[in-house]
Amino acid sequence: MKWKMKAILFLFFCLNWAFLAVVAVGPPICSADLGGECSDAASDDWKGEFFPDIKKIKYEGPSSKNPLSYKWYNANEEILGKKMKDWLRFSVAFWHTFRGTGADPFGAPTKYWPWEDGTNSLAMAKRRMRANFEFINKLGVERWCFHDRDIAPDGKTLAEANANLDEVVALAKELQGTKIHPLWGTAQLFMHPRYMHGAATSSEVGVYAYAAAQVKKAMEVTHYLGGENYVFWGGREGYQSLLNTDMKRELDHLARFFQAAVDWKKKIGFNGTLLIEPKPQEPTKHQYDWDAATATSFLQKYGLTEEFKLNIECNHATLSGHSCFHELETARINGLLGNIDANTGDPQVGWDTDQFMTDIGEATLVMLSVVRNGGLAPGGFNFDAKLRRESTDVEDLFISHISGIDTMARGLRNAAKLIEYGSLDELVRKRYQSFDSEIGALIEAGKADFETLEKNAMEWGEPAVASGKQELAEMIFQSAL
Ligand code: XLS
Ligand code: NI
Ligand code: NI
Repeated sequence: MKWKMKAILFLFFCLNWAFLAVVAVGPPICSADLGGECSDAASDDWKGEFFPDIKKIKYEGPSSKNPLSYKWYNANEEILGKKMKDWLRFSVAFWHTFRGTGADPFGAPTKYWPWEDGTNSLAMAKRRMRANFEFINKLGVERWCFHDRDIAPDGKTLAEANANLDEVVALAKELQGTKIHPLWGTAQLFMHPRYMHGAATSSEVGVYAYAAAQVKKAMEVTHYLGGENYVFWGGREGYQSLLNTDMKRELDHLARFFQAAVDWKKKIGFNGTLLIEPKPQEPTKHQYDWDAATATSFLQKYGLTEEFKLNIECNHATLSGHSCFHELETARINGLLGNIDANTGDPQVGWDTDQFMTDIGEATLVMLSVVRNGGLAPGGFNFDAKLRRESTDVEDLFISHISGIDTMARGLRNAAKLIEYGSLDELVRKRYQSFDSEIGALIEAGKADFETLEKNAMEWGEPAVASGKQELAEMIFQSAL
């Protein structure tokens, strides 16, 4: 294989987590502000604010030209009988916001936040946690999401890793105060080389056990922090080649793993929802939770639909060849819509680029599903989005989140308009009205056998077929944007 081809494949598999890999195994990266000095013994001695130039972000309305203000998101304003903040339940993804360095397989980190010393020390983890909560407070959201290994350094042993986690989590609990808590927590089961064959689907029983122990702990700390949900993302639960894979056995193992998580959840009294986040590929060639329909049938087969819901990520939706709206509606009609990773991909790039959503039309469709679902609580929105490699100012962290928040808020306003106009609902209702007839009702009730239908078909003759009115539907939709 030519080096170019190799490099592209490498980029494909590593894109999402490259930044963490650099921090975990690469050479130390030193903050420019510290003159290139790196230390493993960073102290948690940060004085004053992390974002001194940024005040609390306020709603200023659509005519405001201030980039550090909300134009559409007015937290306490009521839309369709609920406060915007209760429809939207935003959360900040710790990994992208505080562990993203801008590194990619072709280039070194580009972001040198003033508070970073480039190490993965415990002291640095604590300092970063302080920055996280100042950020969340200034943004005015009430939730955050994390992986265990993003927030605290791994250890030489599991016991050491757990102790590190406990120390950082104790600080997080203190910094959260009474208003802030995790929308969800999760265990990072894909970075460490031990997980190269997967975690719950690994061919090694030792890895399965290690993953179980890691999830057990991550569930405990999520519960301790008052987390509302717990997420499983496939990570490496999939295969690279079917020739050396026992797919049936791996799926059975995965189901046993999930059942054990349910049992543990009950044992510790954690009431949060368990969520699976479908993704078709990346980092494996094929992930077992390909899309919402695949994840739904998996849950149904193994009798897990009472215990699990789906966390739909918009960028994963497009990777699987669906729109985000399709994935949300598939989850919703199966009673499984639990949470949304509200990011977006690039229309020209076939990777999980994890960008903040800026497309108003897409956001409107997303919010239409959410409203039809009656909201997402106890789920909500995790951005799961990162700054582009070339965005390197501290204020870009705020601007990107404000833009993502305003896009979803605008989507909600538009969805409300569509529902209030009612003409789209009416168009859809009319399209199926032939099923409101006597026979139609029998069909829907499962009481029309083929003989009855044949009799009707004979009587009726050639059926009348009305226009689908797609362009009218599109016109109505556009009128709400
Ligand atoms: C990766 C996933 C990940 C999950 C949490 O593609 O989106 O970020 O949301 O592990
Ligand atoms: Ni993703
Ligand atoms: Ni995600």
